[in-house]
Amino acid sequence: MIHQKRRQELLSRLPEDAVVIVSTNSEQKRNSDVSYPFRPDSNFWYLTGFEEPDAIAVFSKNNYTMYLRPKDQTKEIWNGVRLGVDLAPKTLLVDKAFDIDVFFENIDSLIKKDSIVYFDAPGNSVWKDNSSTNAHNHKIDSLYESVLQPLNPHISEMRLIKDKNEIQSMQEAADLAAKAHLNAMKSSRPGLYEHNIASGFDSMFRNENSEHAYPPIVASGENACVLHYTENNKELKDGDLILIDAGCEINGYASDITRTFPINGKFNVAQREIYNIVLEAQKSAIASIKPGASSNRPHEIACEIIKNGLIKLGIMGSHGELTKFYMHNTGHWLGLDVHDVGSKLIDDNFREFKSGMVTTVEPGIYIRKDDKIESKYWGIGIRIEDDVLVTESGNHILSEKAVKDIDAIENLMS
Ligand SMILES: [Mn+2]
Repeated sequence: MIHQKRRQELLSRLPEDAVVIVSTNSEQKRNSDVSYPFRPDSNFWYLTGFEEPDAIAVFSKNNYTMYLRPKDQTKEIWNGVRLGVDLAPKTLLVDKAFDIDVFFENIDSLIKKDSIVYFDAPGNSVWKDNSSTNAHNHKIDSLYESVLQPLNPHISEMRLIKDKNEIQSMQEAADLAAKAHLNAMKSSRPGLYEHNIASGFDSMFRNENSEHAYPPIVASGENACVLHYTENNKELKDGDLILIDAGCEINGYASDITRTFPINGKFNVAQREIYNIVLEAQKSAIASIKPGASSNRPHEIACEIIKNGLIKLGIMGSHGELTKFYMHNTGHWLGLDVHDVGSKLIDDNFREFKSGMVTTVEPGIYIRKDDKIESKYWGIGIRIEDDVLVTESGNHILSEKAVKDIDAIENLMS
């Protein structure tokens, strides 16, 4: 079982007598007695495979214990079946299972004095919700103060390198999101609303038993210049572009794709000029990705190309600030979390790419209304984002099925 292997691998990176405590989330209230859809904590899921809320796993070289919600007939009738304490050992391969309340009552006795506890405080919402009494709070505080080491850096290093099965899930997530982006290009036309385009993503993801990995951005016209625009409710205007940043989750693994295209299917001259700068920046940045290359190289390359392109068009002076038009980084790690774990720096230096890492590459240009800039460029916001796997020989673009060349987009939309 993959989760067992991961626990063993994690322990092999820690001292002999290490004890690991890892917890998942509680359900989060949306309003009244309605909760948001539950999503397990990524670290907890990675190490246990257990998908219920309110659980804490404790494991060491010789012991694996799960604290979880007990069976409860009334709650199960209303909210769904719980695994429960009795079935947990066989299902989760734990040595022992207890009611989660036992954990909070017995925190002190769980940790042997001479062991090193790896644990991330304050951790997940499960701690807040279950520690509502002062007595519990006090015990958790004392747990934090005992011989604790941060767990996150160790799991992050593991999660940063994806194995064959993880890559397979990420390929499927990229394929499905790419298909939904192509569908959006085909269904776009003036007079529709952003939410009409967004609903195509909802439907295609749900039809494959998948869901959004993050709230999608469907931004027409100048809305594209708002980086985290999620209102997604404006009318699509003839002559405008639309920027869509949307990805889905398969087996917990995210895709994260952005495409920008003309609502009416034809780029105008100004849009074409800006688009081709971003596209060249994106392709050149991807080309630099290979084992041993600096993980900051894609950003350096993208910035250089975007800067030169904007200067050439007279949008930016040669001493201008690039961050006025390109204010975010060119990529982030991708995995169980859309902004996945793993530091970019090692001892203040950018780490090198290694086979099995997955990064996004997503340069953009955003031009707000500005009297010093020709008005034909106002309101243009363009980002192109792909998901790129580092391979032994270089890289593979997981999201390559989502076309991005101007001719390919215009052909698809005609
Ligand atoms: Mn992204």
